[in-house]
Order: sequence, then structure tokens, then C-alpha cells
Amino acid sequence: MSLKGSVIMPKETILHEVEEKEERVVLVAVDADNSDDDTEKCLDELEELAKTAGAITVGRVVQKRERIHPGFYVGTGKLEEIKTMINAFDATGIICDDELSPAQIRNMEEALQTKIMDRTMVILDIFAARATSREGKIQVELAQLKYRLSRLTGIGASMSRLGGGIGTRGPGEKKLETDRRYIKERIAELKSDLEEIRTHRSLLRSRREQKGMPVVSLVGYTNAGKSTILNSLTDAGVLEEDKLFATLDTTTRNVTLPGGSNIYLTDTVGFIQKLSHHLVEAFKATLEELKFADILLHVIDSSDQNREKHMEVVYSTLKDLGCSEKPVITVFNKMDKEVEFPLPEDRICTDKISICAKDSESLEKLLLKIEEVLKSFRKSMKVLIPYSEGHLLAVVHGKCEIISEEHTADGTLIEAYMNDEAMGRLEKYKVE
Ligand SMILES: Nc1nc2c(ncn2[C@@H]2O[C@H](COP(=O)(O)OP(=O)(O)OP(=O)(O)O)[C@@H](O)[C@H]2O)c(=O)[nH]1
Ligand SMILES: [Mg+2]
Repeated sequence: MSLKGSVIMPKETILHEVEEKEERVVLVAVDADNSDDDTEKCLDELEELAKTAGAITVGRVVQKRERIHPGFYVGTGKLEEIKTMINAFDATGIICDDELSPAQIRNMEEALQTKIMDRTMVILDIFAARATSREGKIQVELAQLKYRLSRLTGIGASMSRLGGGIGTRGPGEKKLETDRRYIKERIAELKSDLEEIRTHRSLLRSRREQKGMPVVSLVGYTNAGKSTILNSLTDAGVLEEDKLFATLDTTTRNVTLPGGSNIYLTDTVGFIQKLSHHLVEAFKATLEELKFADILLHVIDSSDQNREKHMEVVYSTLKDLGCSEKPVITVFNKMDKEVEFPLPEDRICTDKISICAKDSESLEKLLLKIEEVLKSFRKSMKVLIPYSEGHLLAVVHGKCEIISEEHTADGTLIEAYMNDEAMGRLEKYKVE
């Protein structure tokens, strides 16, 4: 796969073309807690990430040691083994499974004379190739620059001497030579662009709020089937693919529940383990949408051997984003595949359901479940809304289930089941 970087570069940046040659990488991991199985699974995922970024994995090296070596990531003895492997398999670089410090990059590069990459660089590279919206592109460029800035001493050498490929993409298929000042200026510029986008987003959001429809957000580990669910329920046409990080942008569509009320269903970027804080930071603008959700649908690939680990990662990422208090419906997806029983426990969720995103019957059940959970948050309240506050009627019609409605001389008298938020907004007009 040839990656097309997508970050817009300013004129003053010095660019020169780099020939794109096949990247052959050795994956390196440190097994600090002596769990062979977990480390291998992490490396399977890293191999998948490398493949998505266009590199071929030619070997793996795992070192068991109490902790990551502060200077060389692995112990110096292990470096020799890696060197032999690089020569034997004609590798063009290595990818370490953890985020490397500038010193580790510099030291390993000197010792191995090859390109040194880490998990974050690979993910950033995939994001750079996948970002299509203006927001997505800005967020990726911001994450890349922040990452480079924090590692300028280490990576600088790696980038100038050792050619293109993973970690150097983004500014077209060209290589970027930057200095600290340029990066800082550009970061400030991008931040202000993001601020603009944020304002636009909140405008869209307030328009949606005016309509008063509940917002349901799909969250979950990458490749769990979030976009497939959105596409099957609507004509969203979001890219769904058996690849990590198929989706980067947030898409929201209107869905009608079996009872006739409407919700907004939102699909967004998936989570992954060891997701660096640079990325979470950069994608906060996109992920901020989750904060405004009434319910989260936590989609799980039930056929994945690592499903429990994935669930943990999702919950901890939600916590980082300040969304851990939201009601969650756990959606065990891909039940048509070979699935191990019993399914994992989820004590945090409000409710759960097993589905196959490609089967219309089970999607209907999912919609019923959403309806049921939305209803369970509601209590009945009677309000008299003056005719001058017509917009509040939209809130009642969108967010609430109407029990009775009557037009009186003083306004509309409505009794309805409402959630806490709607109750708060309508408190002023409450009648006994
Ligand atoms: N067999 C089966 N495959 C599914 C099901 N749901 C999704 N898939 C497949 O799983 C792959 C990933 O689906 P996506 O919808 O792209 O997953 P996602 O959660 O949006 O992934 P990211 O955007 O990467 O975070 C695709 O190849 C889908 O066709 C299901 O219920 N059964
Ligand atoms: Mg997706």
C-alpha cells in the first residue's frame, strides 16, 4: 500500500523528495510482567498496524526484563540480536511497541544504524494517510508536530539520514526538515484553526439540541464494527474496513426508533491500547462529541481473543475523556463469528445486548434496547409551556415521550416522560 500523506505544508518549509521503498521492519517488545501471551498479542496488533502503514514485518524480538531500559529500551545484549536480525532479513527499520524517549531513539539509532520507530509513530502515520476532513487533517498534523517537538533531538537525525517511510509522512510524500521555532509557530496556528472548528461544532451541536433529540454515540476498540452499525442503520456510507483505524472523522445521522421517536447516532474514531496522550490530546476536539451523548453504545468484537483487554482500554480511555459517568449499553457484536462463551462480565454498563451488525433482525433488537434504556431514564412531569416559548415544545417532542397534550388559553399543557436534562430545562414551567 502506498500511503499518501495529507498534511498541508507552509511555503517556508524546506522539502525534498524521498523515494518510497518497501519498508521491512523488525518488531521489538519488552515483556515487563512476564506474560508471554499478552506480549505476543500486543505484537500481533503492532504487526497489523505496521501492515496498515505499508510495512512488512520480517521478524520479532521480545525481551523479558523487569523494566524498559532507560537508555536503549532493551538491554545492550539484546541489541546484538536485533542487529543480527536486521542484517539477516535485510530490514529497513525497527518498531518498538512502547513510546520511546529521545535518548532511546538516539542511542538505538547509533547502535543499530537503522531507522527507529515506535507504536505512536506508526499510528500517527496511519492517521496522516487516513485523515480526510479539514478537522482530521489539522488534528493529525498537530499530533505529529507535538510528537516531533518532544523528540526533536532524537528523531532529527533519524529523519535526515535514514530516508522516508513511516514517521516521515504527513507533509505529502515528502520529507520535512523542521526546526523548533517553525514547529512551535505551526502548532499555535493549528490550535487556533482547531478553536475555529470547535466553535463550528458547538454551533452544529446547539442546532441539534434545539431539535431536542437524544444523542447516542458509538464507541469501542478499533475494528469492533461501529461504522458497520451506523451504515446498516442509515445511509451514512462511512468507510468500514477490516483494518485498524478505518474511521477518523465523526459522522452523525438521524435514526428512527421502533416507537417512532428519533435519535442522533454518532460514529467516531476507535480506541487502541497504548494510545499515546499526544493522540488523545489531539483528537479531543473530535472526541468531545462524546461528552454530549445521552447514551454510549460500547461496541465489542466478541470474536476477538483480546476482547476483555479491549473493553478495559475503552473504559480507561473514556475515563481520560471525562465520559466515565455516561450510561453505557454494551453491544457484543460479530456474534455470527466463532465466539467464546461465557461472554465477559461488564459491571459498569446499564444494559447489554448481543448482535451481528450485518443482520437486520438483531439491529432491530438494538434499536429496541436503545429505546428501552432511554425510557428508563425518564420520569413523568406535567408542564405548561407558554406560546412565546415555542422552541421548548420542540425539546418536549424530541426528547420526551408524550402522555397527553392540550392547548389551553395560557399555553400548551403537556404531560410527558422526560430525562433529567429535559426536566431541568422545563422545571420553570412545571405544574402539579
Ligand atoms: N462477521 C462480522 N463482521 C463484522 C460485523 N460487524 C462488523 N464487521 C466487520 O468488521 C470490520 C470492521 O468494521 P468497522 O465497522 O469498520 O469497524 P469500526 O469499529 O468502525 O473500526 P474503526 O473505524 O477502525 O475504529 C469490517 O470488515 C466489517 O465488515 C459483524 O457483526 N459480523
Ligand atoms: Mg469505523
